[in-house]
Parts: sequence; structure tokens; C-alpha cells
Amino acid sequence: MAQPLVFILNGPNLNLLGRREPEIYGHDTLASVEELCRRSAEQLSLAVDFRQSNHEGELVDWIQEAGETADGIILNGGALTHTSVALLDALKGVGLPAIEVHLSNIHRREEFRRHSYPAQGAVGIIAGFGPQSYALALVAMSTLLHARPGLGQAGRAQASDEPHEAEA
Ligand code: CA2
Repeated sequence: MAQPLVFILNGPNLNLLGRREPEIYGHDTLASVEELCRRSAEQLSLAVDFRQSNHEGELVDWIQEAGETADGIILNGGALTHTSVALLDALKGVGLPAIEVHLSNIHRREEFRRHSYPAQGAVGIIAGFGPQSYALALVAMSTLLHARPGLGQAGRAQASDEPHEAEA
């Protein structure tokens, strides 16, 4: 049987990871974060499609594409997290389980980073663990997808206000 497919989408400037501001974002490059995701996904029997864009519209297109072809979305919207109603609407529009991730703990940084638009369309948020935030998000996504057999692309686990319990 095909493995559930998770889109891992990265927003503006995350392509610069490892090259600037290592005191905030660490020394890992986005390529090494992708490699970590691939290793984690393999252990969790998930397939991943890992992408980065500096353009809001492209991220919206990819969320819509995920709605047609994937089973879940992990999103680090970068700075668009704090500004983009379009990302929130896209997540709500596709109805796939989504998890928001951040390398840094956005709640112990500047005030303007403390609000997230996409969070309202996400099952949950993982922030502050550096690249491990992505690996933790994949574990959480695996719990959501594997606990609901048959709820793949066709099934549509929905983000809701209720915490998701693993089901037998
Ligand atoms: O902590 C995160 O993952 C963020 O999404 C990273 C965004 C930031 O705007 C969010 O508030 C939190 C910034 C991504 C840009 O990363 C850079 C990395 C190296 C050099 C410059 C930017």
C-alpha cells in the first residue's frame, strides 16, 4: 500500500538557513533539514515532498496542490506566518491535517512574531526545537495519519478545535 504523502512547505528566506543569523536559526542548511525530514519520514513510513518558496502565491498554489495529491501538510511559513490570511484560507480550503512548525520559539521573540495566521487552520504547532521541530512534526503527523487508516488523500482528517486522539 502507498505510504501517506506529506507536503513540507517552507516560506520566505528559509533558503538562507545556515548562512546568516546562526545565533537564532543555527548552522543547519535547509538541505540538511530536508535530509533530516527524509530520514525521519522513512522511519515513520511516510513519503515527503519538501519545498521552499519566497513567494506567497506559490505557497498557496502548493497548499492547493497538496489538497489534490497529499495526505497532510507541515508548514513553516517563515515571516508570512505573521501576515498571511491567504495561507490560512488555503489551509482551511483544503481541509487536510496541517501542522505549523518553526525553528525558533516565536513566543519568546519580538511581539509581532507571537501571532500566527496559519495556526488557526492547523491541528497544532511545534516551535523552538531547531530542525528537530520538523522531525517532531512528522511524528505528530504520523500519529494523525496512521491512526486513521483509510483517511488518506480521500479521507480528509480535518483540523478542529479538539485535540486529536490516536485511535486504535
Ligand atoms: O523560526 C522560524 O522557523 C521562523 O518561521 C523563521 C522565519 C521568521 O520570520 C519567523 O518569525 C520564524 C525567518 C526565516 C528566515 O530565516 C533566515 C535564516 C537565515 C538568515 C536569514 C533568515
